[in-house]
Amino acid sequence: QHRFWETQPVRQFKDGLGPSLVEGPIEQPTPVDAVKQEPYNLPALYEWTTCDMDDDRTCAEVCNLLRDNYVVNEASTFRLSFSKEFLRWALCPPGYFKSWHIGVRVKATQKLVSFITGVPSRIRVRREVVRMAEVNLLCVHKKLRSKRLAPVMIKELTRRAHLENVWQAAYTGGLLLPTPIATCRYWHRSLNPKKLVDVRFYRLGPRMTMSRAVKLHRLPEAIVTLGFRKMELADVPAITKLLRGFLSQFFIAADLDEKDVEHWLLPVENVVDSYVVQKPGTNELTDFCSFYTLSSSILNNQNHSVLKAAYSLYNVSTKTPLHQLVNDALIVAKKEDHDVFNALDIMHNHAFLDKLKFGPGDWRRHYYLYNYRIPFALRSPALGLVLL
Ligand code: YNC
Ligand code: MG
Repeated sequence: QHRFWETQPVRQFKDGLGPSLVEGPIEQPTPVDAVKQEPYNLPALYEWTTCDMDDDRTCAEVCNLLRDNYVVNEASTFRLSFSKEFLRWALCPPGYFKSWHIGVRVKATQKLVSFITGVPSRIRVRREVVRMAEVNLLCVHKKLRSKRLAPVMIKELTRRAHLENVWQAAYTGGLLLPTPIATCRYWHRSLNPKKLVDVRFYRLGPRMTMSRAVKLHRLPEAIVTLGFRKMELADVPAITKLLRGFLSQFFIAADLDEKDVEHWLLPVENVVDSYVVQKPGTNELTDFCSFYTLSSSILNNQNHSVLKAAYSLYNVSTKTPLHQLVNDALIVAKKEDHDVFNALDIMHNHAFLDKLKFGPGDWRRHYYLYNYRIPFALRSPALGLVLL
């Protein structure tokens, strides 16, 4: 019943699991000259466009398309909403290809009605480091749904990845497709319980009153860890070392070099925040924590229109207890007006979730690889990879 996905090099449900299946690429690459040179056909009224994210007008068009048509929660009360700064951070990492920022316009009006993106990355699976496309922001305008446009978007991005000699991809989603390598869950830590209750993000349990909820989630005014400070450019080499050591223990993980760390983790206001712990009196960096900021529009609420959320990225502790480090991250996130702090149950995150009063959410997130088979199901703590 997956007319499109059954034709793609992904592990199929009927394949099952087991040691008889080979781990690694499902299809071998062809020479790049043999890759189809022309774009896939679109219905006659539409045309392809490459979205230049440096161009303010184009970037605003993408923001608007996503604001009105991108991912909603099950109850349709929140929709993810991206700022221009966020999109530039997410889409223009070192070595990015403009040709992987793909849109579709209505020929007659030039209205942008569909979008998909990839960014290049290196992902290590067991001992193999694989060049992949991280695919995200697939969006079809509400009025064009269920017309099989999504498969055309995916095939066109695949073609353009092949043209850059990239044959694998990683992506996540709430939808169950053939076949997740792992499934994880979002946990939420209320920073602003009053507002979260008001917008129905968080429901008071039967024995919970508002004042008890406020008290329960209260955080110290000041951070606890000595030497905790914002990450700076000069920290990049040390943090890269710390992160690479930490990530080496996971079955699948991001393979980050200094250029990547500078791009993905150096603080950008209202986009990404990173903190280090510098051992007092020395230059030694012992711990690291980071989160990105992504807002959601609140649909149909009189009092509030935006929910500001922090999403945990990478947390590395060698000296500071992990829960104390992340608690300090909660404190700074709250100071920057975040309403909620989200974390997936991946890496070592399970070690702090309960303790720091995160609660499990209803949002599941499936992790997928394109053209790379892992013949068994991974548990979420085996994932050392955060996709936006
Ligand atoms: C999805 N999210 O199953 P079958 S996440 C993958 N990821 O195919 P139509 C999806 N496939 O089952 P619609 C998908 N959603 O028949 C649908 N599909 O084989 C598959 N929502 O196409 C679906 N963004 O055009 C089915 O569907 C076929 O009009 C149906 O459009 C879907 O970014 C969508 O949730 C999602 O804008 C665009 O509903 C639309 O419904 C929408 O009739 C709101 O399509 C926004 C939203 C998804 C966020 C994300 C990751 C995308 C990964 C795509 C796969 C990448 C593969 C690797 C490519 C590079 C390879 C190399 C090298
Ligand atoms: Mg469609």
